[in-house]
Amino acid sequence: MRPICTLFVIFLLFVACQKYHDIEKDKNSVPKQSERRAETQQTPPVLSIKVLRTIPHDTDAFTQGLIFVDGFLYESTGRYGKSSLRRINPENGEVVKQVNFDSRYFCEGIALHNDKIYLLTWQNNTCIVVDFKSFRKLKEIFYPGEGWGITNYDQAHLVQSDGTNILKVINPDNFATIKTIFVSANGEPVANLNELEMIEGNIWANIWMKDTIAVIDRITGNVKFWIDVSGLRQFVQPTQQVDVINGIAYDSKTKKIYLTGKLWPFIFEVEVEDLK
Ligand SMILES: [Ca+2]
Repeated sequence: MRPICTLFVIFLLFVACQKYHDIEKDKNSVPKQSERRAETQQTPPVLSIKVLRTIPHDTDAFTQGLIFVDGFLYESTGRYGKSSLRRINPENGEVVKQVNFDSRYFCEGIALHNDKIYLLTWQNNTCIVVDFKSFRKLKEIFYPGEGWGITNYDQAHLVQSDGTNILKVINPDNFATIKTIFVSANGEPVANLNELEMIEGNIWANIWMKDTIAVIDRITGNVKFWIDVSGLRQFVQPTQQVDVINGIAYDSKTKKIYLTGKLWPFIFEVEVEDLK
C-alpha cells in the first residue's frame, strides 16, 4: 500500500503544480493585455507646423473642401447662394475656373475619383458629381444624413465624415457604406470630424471649431498625432473676420501640404515639424 500512497501523493503534487503554473500564466497574461490597451490608447503627440509660403485666398470663400490635382488646387465653398467649385492656380491664388451652384445647395467637401469630382452637400442628402476638367454636372447621388468632408480611402472607395466621430467608407457609385471607422484618442471619441485628406495612408481631419488636425489610422480609427495649426492665426489681422480653419490638400508628387480656412485671406503651404 505504501508505494501506491507515495505515487498518489506525487500525483497530487503534480496536479497542484500545474494549477499554480496555470494561475501564474493567467496572472502574467493580464498585465500584458492591459499594456497592449495602454499602448493603443496612449496620448497622441502634438506636432506643430511651419508655414513655407502664403497664397492669396478669396475672403468670401467659405472653404469646405480642398484638394490638389495635376498642378491645381480645387476648392469647394459652402453657404446657401454662395456655394461653388473653383480651380485655383497655386502659384498666385488666381481662380481660373468656377461654377456656382443653385441656392438650394449648401456645398461641402470634395474628392477626386476616376476623373470626377464628388461634391458633398451639407443637408441636401445629395452628392453632385462633376467632370473634373469641364466642371459639367454628370449626376447626383442620394445619401442619408449630413455631408461634411470626403476623401479617397483606397483605389476603389471614398471615406466621408458627417460631423460625428464616425467615418464611413463608401462605394462612390451609390454611396453604400462598406464599413465604418470609429475615431478615438485615448479611448475617447473624437467628434466634429470635418474636412478630410488622405495623406500617405493616414486620414487627416480638421476638427470643427478647433485649431487642430487629427491624423487618423485608417484601419483602427485611432488618432496617431494631433497637429496644432493655431500658428496660422498670426497671419490674420485683428480687423479681418475669419471663420474656422478648414481645408487640407496634398500634392502626392511633391509632398506639399496646403491648409486654409473659411473666409481666410491665405492658403498656406506648410510643413509639419517632427513628422519626417
Ligand atoms: Ca481635402
